[in-house]
Amino acid sequence: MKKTLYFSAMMIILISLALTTSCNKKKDMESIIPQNDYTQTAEPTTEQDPPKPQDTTVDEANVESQIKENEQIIHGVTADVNGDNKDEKIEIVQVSILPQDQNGSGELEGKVRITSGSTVKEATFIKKPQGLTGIMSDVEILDIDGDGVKDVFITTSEAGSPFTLNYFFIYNYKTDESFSFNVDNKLTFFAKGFKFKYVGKGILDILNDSYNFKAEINLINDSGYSSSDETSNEQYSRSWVEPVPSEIGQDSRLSLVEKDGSIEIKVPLPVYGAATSDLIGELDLYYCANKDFVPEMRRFEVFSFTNGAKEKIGEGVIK
Ligand SMILES: [Ca+2]
Ligand SMILES: [Ca+2]
Repeated sequence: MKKTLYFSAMMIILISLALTTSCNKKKDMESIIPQNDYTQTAEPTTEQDPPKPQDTTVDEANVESQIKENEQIIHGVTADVNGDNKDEKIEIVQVSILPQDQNGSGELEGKVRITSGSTVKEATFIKKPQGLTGIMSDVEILDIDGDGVKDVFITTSEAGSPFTLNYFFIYNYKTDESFSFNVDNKLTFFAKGFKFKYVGKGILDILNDSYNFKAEINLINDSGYSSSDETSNEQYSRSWVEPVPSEIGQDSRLSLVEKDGSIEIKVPLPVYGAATSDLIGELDLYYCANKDFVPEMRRFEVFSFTNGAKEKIGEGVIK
């Protein structure tokens, strides 16, 4: 009996917490999207709320009917994602899954919901334990695979040390194909292909024999640099490429970029010198989605940070 009461109390607290988060989030959402587009029926309206325009179209009513109590729409955009020259409504929905018992922790599910006329299609892009970081950090709608129709690109961030980690999900609404880029063994293998060799006078060679790649990192201004070749050799022989997509800086994060009229997915990896506190460079990988909508690495660029600013020192092509 006591246990049942305790459990009920926990459930009430958790539900109230979920609703509080929902209110806060909704405020953020309203600054991004028109208010009359999304109405969450689960939330009581207060007298302070301005009167909302009535939705008259069938489409709006359909979307409203899809919103459930444990869901919140955290982002909304419109774009043509099936090539019929009419915009679809694209929404990022966060679903809160309550814990199975009082000792368990809840889960968050991230879904992309696309409404075209009276058709509603959904794809799950992430499931994760409830924590400090949300289900999504950015959404872009661009033609990733070059078939002339726009696709959905969603990034998720995860707190990491020393950098925020990034993952992505791509979705082709027209063909219903999707790809989730998380921990990738191929990335570990690829990163290990880069070797470092201290050649003296503050110069560290970064090499990858598979791609006939060689570039120089000038270490003279780096914190770990010693004029003793022996010390520097020892320090930087441990340098490595970290095989984890990271948000290293404002322009060094997982994103879509345009190159010669086509869209690439840019995946930055940190390059460390003596330790993870010693960032000496950045390796940017560029992926294109192939005809099966699977991202394939096409090229890479290498930058050094050791001369006071980010400086491109080389690039390679994956054949
Ligand atoms: Ca359309
Ligand atoms: Ca496309």
